[in-house]
Amino acid sequence: MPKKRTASERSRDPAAQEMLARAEALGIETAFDRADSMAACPIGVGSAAGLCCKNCFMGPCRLTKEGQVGICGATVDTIAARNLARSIAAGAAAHSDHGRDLAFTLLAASEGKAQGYEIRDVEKLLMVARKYGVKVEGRAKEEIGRDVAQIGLSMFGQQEGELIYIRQAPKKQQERWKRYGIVPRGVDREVVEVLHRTHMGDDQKAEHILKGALRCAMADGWGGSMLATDFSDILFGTPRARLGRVNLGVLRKDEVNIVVHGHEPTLSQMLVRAVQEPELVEYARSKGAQGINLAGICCTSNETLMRQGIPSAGNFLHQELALLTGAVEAMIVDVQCIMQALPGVASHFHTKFVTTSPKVEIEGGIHLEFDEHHALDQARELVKMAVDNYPNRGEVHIPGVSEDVVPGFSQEYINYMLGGSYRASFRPLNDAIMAGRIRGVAADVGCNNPRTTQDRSHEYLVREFLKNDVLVVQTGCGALAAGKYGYLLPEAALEAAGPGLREVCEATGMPPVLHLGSCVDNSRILTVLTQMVAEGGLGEDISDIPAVGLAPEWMSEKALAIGAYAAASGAYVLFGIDSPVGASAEVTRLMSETWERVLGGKMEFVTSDEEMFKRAMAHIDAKRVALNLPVYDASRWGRSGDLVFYEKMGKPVAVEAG
Ligand code: XCC
Ligand code: SF4
Repeated sequence: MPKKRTASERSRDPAAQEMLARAEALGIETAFDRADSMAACPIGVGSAAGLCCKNCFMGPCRLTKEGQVGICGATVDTIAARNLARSIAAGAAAHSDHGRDLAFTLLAASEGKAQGYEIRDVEKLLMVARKYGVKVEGRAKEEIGRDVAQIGLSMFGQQEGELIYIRQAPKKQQERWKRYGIVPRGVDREVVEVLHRTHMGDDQKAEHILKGALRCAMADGWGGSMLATDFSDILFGTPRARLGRVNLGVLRKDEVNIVVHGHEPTLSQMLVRAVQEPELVEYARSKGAQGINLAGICCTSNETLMRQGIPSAGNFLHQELALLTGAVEAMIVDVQCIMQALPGVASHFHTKFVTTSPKVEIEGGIHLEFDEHHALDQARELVKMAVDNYPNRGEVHIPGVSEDVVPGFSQEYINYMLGGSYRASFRPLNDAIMAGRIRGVAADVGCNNPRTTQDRSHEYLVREFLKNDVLVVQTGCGALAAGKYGYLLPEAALEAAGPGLREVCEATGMPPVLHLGSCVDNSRILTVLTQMVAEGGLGEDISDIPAVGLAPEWMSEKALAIGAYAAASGAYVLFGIDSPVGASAEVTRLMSETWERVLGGKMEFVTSDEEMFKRAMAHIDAKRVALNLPVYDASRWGRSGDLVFYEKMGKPVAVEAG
């Protein structure tokens, strides 16, 4: 029987610790409790216990002994590859289907049929139109938008050729993809093909199964996700740096609190509008509240945080904790990462739990199906429901913990930030890496997982990278984690960054950690890395850049899809927790050695944070050597102000290294 962990073993976050104590006092169970009382099934975790295949009903086959095979003869290697491939397909499907819905919204908005929506970022629309080969001259934005949406939709059902976005990648990487045979043809086709190939009696060679999985992941990263990002920007505006706030303390004692949770920006964007409408604010006052406070959880939160500065109540493991405050009038969810436990937690309070996606209903929740044609009216109805619920509030306990953040670093904004409107450029970033001011780039992304201490790995990795002059970029729950500890602020450069990175941050005013958005916005990282290659001086493709990707607290299948497309794109990707393919030495080797040889990137599962960090730094330094860049030397940087003055004056000054 696993033992109950202490508060600090469960979460690094004091706000979470406070709420977990309250949960205990109220006798309400959370994911943290369930993770303590139910050990993970050892089959399929790490290398020790073996694997399970459930792909047909001759099984399920549980392979726990050396050399054992399934009833059909399937080996551990085949089963490990098949299981991973299916997870990747599910992850790619989730991201991409989210993209599809945005394409439908853009189409409806362009045709004037989507209440409340419009093409807000014309510049982005034109950029995407040019990428898609849509004529722009002399046409209204609605006409262009309709064509762009239709081409976007056609990418899902496309049967042959290659996805449009593939051409955006560095040339050398495109050639590698062609040679290895993993260029995605159509988004839906690749997902379907993985499901077909992993059916009983189909593809049974581990490397070949993984190739199918990579192609499917590519259809996500350079397809569905990239499209989701582009279309969200067109509809809701390309993010730019702005001030926001993160953690449970953003909930208000004297206001109606509405929490949006999930991933899609569509309904939440209408809620952003509705909560500001004077009639509704007035209505809230009539019920005794001071106003209406919208907050978010997970990636719906990232979407509204980076675009409108709507505060975030926290990341994945905060979803139950937000309800435990007793201060939430309504939690409105869309898709993905929504725990089934939520209606149960809500039932202890006055909180209304509302599902809105045609794809997601949860027992115990109110279902109010979202329809983009009447979205604004629906948003108003939801806000009204929350306001009406305010007088039903009982005792409230909101932890006084929250932190300022500056999110919103789209590739467009980074260009602007580094060069201004007239000389928008990535040059300063590349130069800083080449000179060694910035040693490399680390993308820390992905979830929380109650099997480990919430935020511990994210915080540790971010802290260590910054100290070692590695610029950090983040998305998803990892970004919200870092935000809670003050890393998403320019001031963090002064306190946490090494001397070189600090110089760069001081010169540009940027935080040492850049929040790039939600989970689908990992596509922004691909775009940023591609632009870094194009800018010159850092090699010919993404695999040459001194960069790594990490998902230290991952739990979702989407994380595996992201990891796979990042590796296919040339990145070294490290996953924490444990390995889902550890039972197969062959699959583990394929994903590391083979992928690196043929694609330039690889994917490894590492249990310890320290080991992840060590491998990441070794990789960054090795890539610097391969590019003939100067060896990183902290003592060369940060000699500003007094140090330079005293040096000139001839006073001996001890310059601290590191
Ligand atoms: Fe979900 Fe995107 Fe994971 Fe967070 S990070 S727990 S997937 S919300 Ni993508
Ligand atoms: Fe067992 Fe083979 Fe069926 Fe999998 S596909 S459950 S290994 S018989």
